[in-house]
Amino acid sequence: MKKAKLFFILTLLISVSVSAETGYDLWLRYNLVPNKRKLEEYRKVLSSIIVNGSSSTIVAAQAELLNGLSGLLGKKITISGSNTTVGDLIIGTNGIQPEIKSLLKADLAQLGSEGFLIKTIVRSGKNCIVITANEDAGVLYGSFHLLRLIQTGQPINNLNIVSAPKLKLRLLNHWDNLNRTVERGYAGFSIWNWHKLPTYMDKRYVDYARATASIGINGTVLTNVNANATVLTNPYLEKVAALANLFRTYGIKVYLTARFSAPVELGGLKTADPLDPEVQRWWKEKVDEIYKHVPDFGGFLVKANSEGQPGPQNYKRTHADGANMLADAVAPHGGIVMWRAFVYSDEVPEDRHKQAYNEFVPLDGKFRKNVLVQVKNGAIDFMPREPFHPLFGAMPQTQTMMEFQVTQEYLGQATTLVFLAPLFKEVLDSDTWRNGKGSTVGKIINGASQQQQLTGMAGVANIGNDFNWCGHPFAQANWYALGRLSWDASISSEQIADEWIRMTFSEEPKFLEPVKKIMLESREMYTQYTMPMGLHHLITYGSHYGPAPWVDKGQRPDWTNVYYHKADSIGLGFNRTSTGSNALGQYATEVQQQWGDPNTCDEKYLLWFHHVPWTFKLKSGRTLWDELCYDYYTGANRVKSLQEKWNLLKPFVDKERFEEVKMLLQIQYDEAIWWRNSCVLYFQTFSKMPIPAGYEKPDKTLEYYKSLKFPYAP
Ligand code: BDP
Repeated sequence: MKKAKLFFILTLLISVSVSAETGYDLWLRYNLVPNKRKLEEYRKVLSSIIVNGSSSTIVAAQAELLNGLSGLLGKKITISGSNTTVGDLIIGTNGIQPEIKSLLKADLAQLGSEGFLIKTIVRSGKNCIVITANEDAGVLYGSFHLLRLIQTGQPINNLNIVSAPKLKLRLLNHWDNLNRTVERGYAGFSIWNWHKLPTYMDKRYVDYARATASIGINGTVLTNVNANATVLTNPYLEKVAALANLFRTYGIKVYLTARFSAPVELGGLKTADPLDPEVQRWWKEKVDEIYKHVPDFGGFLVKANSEGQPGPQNYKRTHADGANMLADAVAPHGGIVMWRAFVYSDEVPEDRHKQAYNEFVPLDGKFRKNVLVQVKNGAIDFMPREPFHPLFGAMPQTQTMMEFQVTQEYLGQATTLVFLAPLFKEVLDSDTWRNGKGSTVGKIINGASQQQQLTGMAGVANIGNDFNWCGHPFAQANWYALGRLSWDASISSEQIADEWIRMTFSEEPKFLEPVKKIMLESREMYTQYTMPMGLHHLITYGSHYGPAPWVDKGQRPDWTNVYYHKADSIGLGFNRTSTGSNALGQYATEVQQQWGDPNTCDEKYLLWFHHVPWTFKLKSGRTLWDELCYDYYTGANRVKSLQEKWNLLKPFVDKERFEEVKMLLQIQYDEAIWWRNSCVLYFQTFSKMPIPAGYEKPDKTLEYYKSLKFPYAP
């Protein structure tokens, strides 16, 4: 009796743990297609795969299809080699049956090295789907795409999909340290277990590679931009090689951050001057050593002369001198250098907004062919909303690439639901006017508006060793969005959200539609209750967690917050027009006209570019002060209604993720009230105006909010 009871409990425990949704599987859950009609259709179309080729990439594609299709269709899928003629799905590149290859020749010509073709053809009187490409990686991308079609409930009867990435480099930037802490990481420790590598290969590495490849990302920078030279030593290169060997299968190249002073720190040289022949020789030898370990090493990402990092300016050389020295070292091996434009100096009494442009524009045309200048989306630092960086389009002779931040450093970290695709799209769709109307940031970086051979987009990763990888279940959507947009920036935020929800949660319309709405308005909502109307950098000193508009002391003026909001008895905002810092002068004339006059400037950028009187009338008819209160109160109330909306979705979500999100939304609401009260009370000390009638008064004092400390915030 006792035994039977124990058995029962054990079985129960096992079944609970099997069905529990930890979020670990991301958007690759492959649960049985819930819609019976669709399930029947898919089952009719697919039951066997003919696999051509035996490279590890083809084997990975086969494994993914086998695992994915058997889960989605709930039936056994058979695999056979190229000697069979009967099969529903044929995958492969070179080894693919010659008659099929000749049939698809024209399509293949458009695909480049990473694109794929998914086409329904008739063979031996029977329909079958072909996934093919010029290179094996394309077959893998195509396989993930076919799975996505089924995961998102789309028809697969008559397919003709030709897809190739618009950007060559589609990268994740991990700000991971060798001790496994992650700079601005909110999802636990680094997934790279440097201590146990190379012998111990965590299963996570494979799942990371699968997820990353499934959205078309083809490169990963393993280490923090605030670089540690140790990663360039032999024992660490062996660890890097182990990861690179695994990722190669998934079409993912490995890159490292290069600490500019490495020749001094590791090589014992007296200098790291990029024009010194000894230094150049040191880097060449170091690079040769790296390529011995990793023959397809991608290259370096460099943060130099920024926030205390060493760089060429320590030796009175330029960013171009530094970048070119490294570029020459990697060029013989086909490597590249991504040189970051995120530079600003505390010694230059210039608006921080202007510094990158001032330093880089004079260097236009001076960078080697294998260098890209990696530019953050905005000129300050990944704020909830920034106008696009003025460097985009301002360096026509230089290859520029995009750096987005996927980790939510300034967007609520891992306690807040913010879907970032609308932010990414807003920047990519911004018109720089550098080559006439329509020369959007997206077209600058993809080479359509500005000739460039190398093109790219990077996202600072939000990945850690938390069960669900990203801390917040909805933060996974931002990793997903980065990949999808780096493959094709024309996909809408709505489509990305739609796909992601269906794959990660459910395609039940009663869940899908409200959640899509929640995601699509989440960034606007967050901006409204934290930094509305172009306010920026109001965060806590150091951790950047929560509000602290009062910060007026810091290691440097531009690490304070009063530097950015400039509140005084007259009004609020940073005058960046010609009567102020004239950062606006760094944009094309048309853009200057668009934002130059506070009366016509898009209100979402108003306080970014203008110092506006408290009594200034906005389009709503409210004064600036009243509008500010309106935004803080409305934004916070929206979080309350977001909680209510989520609660209604309980019947459609697994218990684990429902509860997880529910708890996080409570934190988000508490934080929204904290933002609202702190900012309204603080700005009120300048406006001296009452909080408009009808709004509940903050229940705590400004002094209370100022006293809050978070010494252990991540
Ligand atoms: C800021 C982060 C800092 C990074 C820096 C960078 O606060 O931790 O090192 O950007 O991008 O957003 O280099």
